[in-house]
Amino acid sequence: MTTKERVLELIKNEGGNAVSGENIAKTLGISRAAVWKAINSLRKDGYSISAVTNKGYSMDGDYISASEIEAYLTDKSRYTITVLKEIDSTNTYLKSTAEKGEKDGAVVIAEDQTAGRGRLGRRFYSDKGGLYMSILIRPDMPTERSLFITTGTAVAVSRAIEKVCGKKVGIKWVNDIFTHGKKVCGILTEGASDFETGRLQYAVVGIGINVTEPKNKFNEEIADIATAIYEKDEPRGIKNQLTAEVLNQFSEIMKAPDDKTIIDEYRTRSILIGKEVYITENNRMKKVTVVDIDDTAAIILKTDDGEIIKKTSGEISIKVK
Ligand code: BT5
Repeated sequence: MTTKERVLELIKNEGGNAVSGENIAKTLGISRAAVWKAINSLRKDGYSISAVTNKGYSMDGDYISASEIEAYLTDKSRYTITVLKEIDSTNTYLKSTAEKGEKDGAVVIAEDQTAGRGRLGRRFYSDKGGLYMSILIRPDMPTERSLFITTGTAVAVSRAIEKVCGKKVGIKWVNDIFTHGKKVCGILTEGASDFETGRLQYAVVGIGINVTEPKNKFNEEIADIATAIYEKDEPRGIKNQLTAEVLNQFSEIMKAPDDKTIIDEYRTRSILIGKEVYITENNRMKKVTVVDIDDTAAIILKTDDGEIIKKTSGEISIKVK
């Protein structure tokens, strides 16, 4: 760790309370001038750090701190957390480290992403204000059951947002979390499988949550369909609590993501069942009614002619009316 990173970690760990330059210097065994230089450099990097007379330095607004997240974890040895200021995509990053042998339980979080990805090459806008995280797991699971990692994660994130932020959310099959009719979170599960055994080698689960709206509003491409948990000024440190709760719920659910109780909860949280929606299949749009989501996480639809059809994710995309 560089001096600058150590100063940053120390200020973040104060959870918004001020820490004096003298204390920072003493703790890190550096001069006051070195502290001042590090703070200036951090401000140039975009960190908003206040200097309070007679008290010291404190982090403004929101911040993400690995040690604060760890403090909220139920099982502190389960995850190894890395927080990055900016990255192209936490999924891309973690996938490449997974290929090099990174261990189960590695978590990477970024304050913003320059090339956040959705499914099928789509873009996921990842401005500052959101929470962008990826979790590497190496479950002993047949590849064909990997969809349950996504559905289980959707349940985990829903529980966490409701518990930590007190906001009611629903799941839009298969990988979106919605609130007030708009998307607040997307999930992207990627992985590699062993062709000989037909089992998963690893999965990287990417979760992007719009915690607060970006300062310059959502990009016009998503302005009508995206929303955030908080319009502005999220409670201090909430991203750390939210991350930890997502991880706590995720650990529980991943013990058996295809368990009937989890699928039942997924179904109960679904915002689509009973609704008329538009599906796009082979570039053709069709109006259908969503009848159910079955135990394999496939969606059951009824066409206008009364025909019942079953579709898996990847076959169709769904637009809520
Ligand atoms: C997703 O794909 O929603 C998966 C998003 C996963 C993002 C996480 S962030 C951490 C990790 N690292 C990554 O690079 N990715 C993961 P999909 O269902 O294909 O939805 C993509 C569509 O959502 C886009 O085409 C837009 O319409 C919309 N969208 C893009 N950015 C959005 C945002 N910030 N909020 C709401 N909707 C958005």
